[in-house]
This record gives sequence, structure tokens and C-alpha cells, in this order.
Amino acid sequence: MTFAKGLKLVNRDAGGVDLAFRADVLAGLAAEQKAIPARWFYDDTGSQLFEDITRLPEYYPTRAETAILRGRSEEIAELIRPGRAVVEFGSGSSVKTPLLLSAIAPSAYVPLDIAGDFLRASSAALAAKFPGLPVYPVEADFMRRVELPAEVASLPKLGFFPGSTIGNMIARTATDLLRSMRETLGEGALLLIGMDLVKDEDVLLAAYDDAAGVTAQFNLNLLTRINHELGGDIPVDAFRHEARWNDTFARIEMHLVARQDLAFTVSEQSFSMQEGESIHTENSHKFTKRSGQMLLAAGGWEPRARWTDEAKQFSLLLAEARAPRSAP
Ligand code: AVI
Repeated sequence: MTFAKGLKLVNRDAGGVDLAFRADVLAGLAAEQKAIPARWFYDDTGSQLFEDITRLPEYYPTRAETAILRGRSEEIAELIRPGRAVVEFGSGSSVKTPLLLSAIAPSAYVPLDIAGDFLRASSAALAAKFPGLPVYPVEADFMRRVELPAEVASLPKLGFFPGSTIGNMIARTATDLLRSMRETLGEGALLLIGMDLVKDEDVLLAAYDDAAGVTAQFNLNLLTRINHELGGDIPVDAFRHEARWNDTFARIEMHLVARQDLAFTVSEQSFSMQEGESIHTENSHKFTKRSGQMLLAAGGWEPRARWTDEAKQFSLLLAEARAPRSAP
């Protein structure tokens, strides 16, 4: 087992506060429609709660995507070919990553994630499952170009971005991310990316507001994280979780709605909210075949193949970073 210790790339102040987290929270709470980027859900507790979500009966995306990886592994491997360095954007899932790695015989595995402890734990578990596969975890914000370990510089790359995490970004940010991935991986790289599909509104709403209340806990944990890490005194119990379908943008939105008028401070700054006002905490865009492929093209990736599960709930796309062709 080769297991390199992660490189620390997150920017913190002397007290250990993640500066980007603080900047996003303070700006987001000062906006007219309060909003905090969804990527801040994933401290260790949030990452664990998300793992719990993936096992909920209502949350179909993980099962559907896993079924695609299992059922279509031969076709996928045939297009990817052995020997690539797999660069996963986010800590590997305990099920999907091993499925991919077993199918394609890679030469190295490089998980990139901002949640360092979770990254190191999942990388160690993965390295134990694949003796002989070099694993190089990198603690980084992959929204920007990431410097990959020198050990994989000369290897052909496969980016892996499962779970429809791309759907958690508005189109402009998603395009920027796809372009950054292209810069990180280089021309000629492949990208295997999951995209959740537009479907019946009731199915979508149930997936984001489960009966057991795990998604509510996941959403509310963001406030607990702010209180712990940014010296906040937000009354967490004074908020409730809400999932909404936004038909204009084809997305599920998650909000934290104030149950009453309230006031609180974060990093010594004061904020107030009225009853019914919300903090918008997540967008989860849903795609059609065309909208998914258009998004990839806008990010500099040429679609090469596309698979769906039997119920056509979820899609997995393979794309290639090709040199831009001149119009038309
Ligand atoms: C990580 N991401 C793709 C999940 C999603 O479905 O948008 C996050 C999530 N939020 C609520 N449930 C799951």
C-alpha cells in the first residue's frame, strides 16, 4: 500500500478559522436573500450525515448511479482504458470509487477534498482495499485549478465527479468548475461525471425532505458549524428545513426558514431575520440529456458517452478535454 499524507492547502487564520468559510458566511448573511454556498455543509458531521442521506429510501441518486457503474462497467472500462491516474473531485464514496477503480485498472488514485479529516480517513480505507495502488490525497478547494502531486504529472488522467455534485452549482459556477477541472487534468483527459435527471416533482421533493428528517439535520448542521467555527450564537432550534422545487431553473432548493423573528451574531457581526425569512443553503439542479451535454460543452468538455439507470432517474457521462475547435 502506498499512501502519501495529504498536502495542506486550505487558508486559515492564526485561530484556525477557514478564511473562505468566514467570508462566504458573512457575505451570505448580509445579502437581501440570505444564502450560503452548499459546499460548507461538509465538515466531518456534515460529511457523515450526507453518507446517511445516501442510504435513505427516498434518496435515489446514489443507488441509481451505483447501478449504472455496476451494470455498465465493461462499456465504461472499454472507453477509459487501463493505466490512467483517477483524480476524484471530492472524498471517494465507499461504494462508487471501488467500483470504478476495480473496473478500469488505474495507475494511481488522487482524491481532492476540502474536508481534510474525512479525506484522510476515506483515502486510508481505499488504500487498504487496493494494495499496490498509489493513493495521493490532496486537501484542496477544487473550485480552482489544483496542483497535482508530481508522481502523477506524466500519467493520462481520468477526472471522476460522481453524485451530481455539479448540480449543486449555478450554471456559471458549474462552467467555471468544469474549466478548472480541465486546467487541473490537462488536454486529452477524460471526465466521468454524474448528473441527476429532471423527474416528477413529488419524487424530487421527497428525496430532499425525507421522512426520517436526516436531510433536515444535514441542513441545520450548517448553523451548528457556523456557531462552532465562527463564534456564532445562532439559535438553531428557531429554524426549520424546507425543500422547494424551482421550475424556472430546474432545481431543488434547500432553505433554512426562521420560525420567528430573531437576531444573532457571527464573528462579532450582528444579523436579524423576520419570521418566514430564509437562508438559501443549496441548489440541486436536475438535467435533461441536452442541458447536461450543453453544460459540459460550455466547460470545454466534449461528450463521448452517456448511460442512465433502468428507471432513467440518473445519468453518467463520459467527456473528453479536446482542443477547442474554431466555430462553426
Ligand atoms: C452532494 N449533492 C449532490 C447532494 C444533492 O443531492 O444535491 C447533496 C444533498 N443535499 C440534500 N440531500 C443531498
